[in-house]
This record gives sequence, structure tokens and C-alpha cells, in this order.
Amino acid sequence: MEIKIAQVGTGFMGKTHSIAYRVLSTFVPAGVKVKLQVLADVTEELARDGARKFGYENWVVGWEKIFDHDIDAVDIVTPNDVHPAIAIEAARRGKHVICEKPLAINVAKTREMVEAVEKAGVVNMVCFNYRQIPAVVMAKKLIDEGAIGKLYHFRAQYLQDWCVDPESPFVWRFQASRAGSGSLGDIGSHAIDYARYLVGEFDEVVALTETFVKERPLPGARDVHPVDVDDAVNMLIRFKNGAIGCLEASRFCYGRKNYLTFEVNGSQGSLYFDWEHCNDLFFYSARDREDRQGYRDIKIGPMHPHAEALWPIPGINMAYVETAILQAKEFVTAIVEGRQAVPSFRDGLQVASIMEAVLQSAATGSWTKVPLVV
Ligand code: SOE
Repeated sequence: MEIKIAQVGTGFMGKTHSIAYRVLSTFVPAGVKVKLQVLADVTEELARDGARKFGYENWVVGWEKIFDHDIDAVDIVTPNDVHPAIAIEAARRGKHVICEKPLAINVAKTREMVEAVEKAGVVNMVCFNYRQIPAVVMAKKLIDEGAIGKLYHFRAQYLQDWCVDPESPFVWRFQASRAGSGSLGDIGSHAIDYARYLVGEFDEVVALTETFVKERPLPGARDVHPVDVDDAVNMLIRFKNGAIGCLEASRFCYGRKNYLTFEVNGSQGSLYFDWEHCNDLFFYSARDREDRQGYRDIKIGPMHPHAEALWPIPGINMAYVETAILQAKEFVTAIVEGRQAVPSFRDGLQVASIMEAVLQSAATGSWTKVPLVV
């Protein structure tokens, strides 16, 4: 079976997704082939050069033209405000859809996407790629097995430092009408996805956001452009199952490059994960004998979920591209098996609902209920 991919966008995510598709036949069942059929971007230079570098057979200027080609699935790696139109049109034409996070700039737009893919009955997936990491899936397995008991605490941080310099130019990620939010949607959404995946649904949140740099220089111009999204967000969470959490996302933390961590504490132990050491999962069990208690370092290898598809022994280690491979594997395997992919657009919608409650809480300064929209 051959799955023909159309990709819209040629940036960092376009690059990683394309690399994953190029090697995917190594990771999916025998006989499944992925063809990089057509690549779209907004200029001829971007589309043509991208197609040459990434290995697409065809290129087009403007996403609408991908449908002139024989395709099965659409991969959306554009700025957030463009996601809905592409996803909805792809679904209308019966194409499977994988889309970068956050799915859209608000809940209303995200819901339109969910309705479109579900009406069309196409496979849909949101790119919370860090959820595919074997150490994270293993953490979920341990929680589900009761290894750390009843859950009390979840705490997560996603910190970067690429926005600290006020001279770093204005890009769409600093504009609410294009991005939806700032650090919250760009990186906080990954940590929120972890919270839902590992602990469960949110009941209510109270949050604080801050925009430290209020305007930035436009690239190549003398003018500046206002920044109307959060540079940083801190939130407290009350989960429906009684656990409590705190979550921080900021792109203003010098020294933190792609620092994504979580810790979950339960009645029988704790789990700790840090993306920058993603081949290890730290597990503390209160059931261990008293004279040997301490966080143990589980070295991830083929005996762990999702990692069986990767390398033959622990210590060979995975990195960023493997998250894209595991994600593409889930998407393509779901198409082949005729089932829904995980995480789906519905997961993206619930994360959007949480983010809307967070922004509302930050604006009002009060605890805010999180509507369950899935
Ligand atoms: C930029 O902050 C970014 O590329 C995010 O958009 C990604 O989701 C994150 O994984 C890496 O950083």
C-alpha cells in the first residue's frame, strides 16, 4: 500500500516531518510505502527549493494547488492561523490530515476542524510529538499499572531562551491573530498535553501571563511591531481526579534551550522526565526496601513501548528526529489499519479549551473552569 503525502510548509517542522516520511518504510509494516508527492509554500523559491531538499516529486505555490495532485494525506506545518482552512478543505476532499500544534488560534476554529475531519471520517492527528517518546509512554504505563499509586502532584516546565533578546525580530509567533497565543500555545501546549495524557482532564486553572518585550523590530525594516501574546505563562491546575499541578512555559529563560520536564508524585512513588535526557525515565518507588530507596534511572530500549520500533539495545539513544518518525509512524499506521490516530484533533480541541481558560484566568485574575469539549 502506498500513502501519498502532500505537505504544506517548508520550515523547521516541514523539514523534520519530511525526513521522517523519507525513512518511514523502515519503521512501518512491510509493503507500506510513503511517497512524498507534493510540497506547497507561499513562494516559488520556498516550494521549489524545499521539494529538491526534502525529496518531494512536485511542488506548488499556494496550498490549494496540492489537490491538483493524486494525494492521500495532507501534512500541515504552516503558521497556526492557516491550519483550519487547509485541514477543512483536505477533509472535505476525503484526505487524511496531520497538523502541527496548536491546531488553530482559538477553540471555535479548532472545533470547526474537528467537525470537518469527523464528518469526513478521515484519520486526523495533532503533532504533540513529545507524547510519542518511549520514556513518556513508559511513564504512562507505570501510572496506569499503579506503580506510583494515587496521583497527587503534576509539575511541568517548558523553557526556552530564543526570545530574550528584544532585538530578535518580530515573527508571526508574536501576533495573536496568527498564533493564538505566545509561549502558551507554542510550547506550553506540549506540557498541557503531558498533563492530560499522564494525569487526566483539568477541572480548573488559575494563571498569570506576562509580555516582557512589548514590541519588536520588523525584519529588514526600521519599524517595530507590537507583541500581543504572552512571553511567559504560569498556571496552577486542579485536575478532575483530585491531583493538583503547576505548569510554566516561557521563551525568556537564558540557559534553557529546549527544557521540557515533568514530575508526577503519587502515594507509592514518583516519575521524572527531562526531554534533554529523553533516553532515561526516572522512577522512585516507595515499595523499594528502605535501605535502597532513591530515584532509579531506567535506560530506555526496545523493551519499552514505542522504542521497540527503534534501536536494538538501550544506550543507542533517540533524539528529535525519532519523535517525528514515531509520530509519522502512528499517522501512517492508523491510515493503513483504518483506525483513529493518537493524539487526535479531539485532543487538540481539549488542549485549546484549556488554553482559552488559562488566558481568561490571566485576564480576570480568578480561578476558571475548563469546559470539557471532547
Ligand atoms: C519553537 O518554540 C518550537 O519550534 C516549537 O514550536 C516546537 O513545538 C518545539 O518543540 C520546539 O520549539
